Amino acid sequence: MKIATPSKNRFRSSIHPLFDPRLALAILAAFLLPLFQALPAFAQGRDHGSHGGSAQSIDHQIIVARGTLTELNPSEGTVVIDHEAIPAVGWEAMVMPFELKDGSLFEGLKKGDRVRFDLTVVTQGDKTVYFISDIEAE
Ligand SMILES: [Cu+2]
Repeated sequence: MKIATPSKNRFRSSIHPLFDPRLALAILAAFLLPLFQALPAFAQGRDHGSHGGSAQSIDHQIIVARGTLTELNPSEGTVVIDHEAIPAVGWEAMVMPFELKDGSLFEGLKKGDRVRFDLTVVTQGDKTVYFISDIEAE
């Protein structure tokens, strides 16, 4: 059986082909739910100076970006956007799928719209998920 070998030029372009919206959603849920549940406990104070293990910090960032909607898949909760460069995450302009945070975000959008969107980036350890937390035609 032939195993696909990675192409030689895998720099930034290697990020997006690996993006799987369903996986992203699962990871997102795994990140955020425990985070919110843990907040009160955290505020009450945990061991000082715990190293590694479960104490990895979660980083959360929202980046405004723009592009053109090339596909809408409400049943899957995803869109495809031909987006402009997003320097904050090191992405060049490209066409790629995104998960929408919420089905109501599809309202008022149609294929071909120029859109402005909030790209939310959640990072924990070496795992990063991307999703759109707000989007509107402009
Ligand atoms: Cu991209």
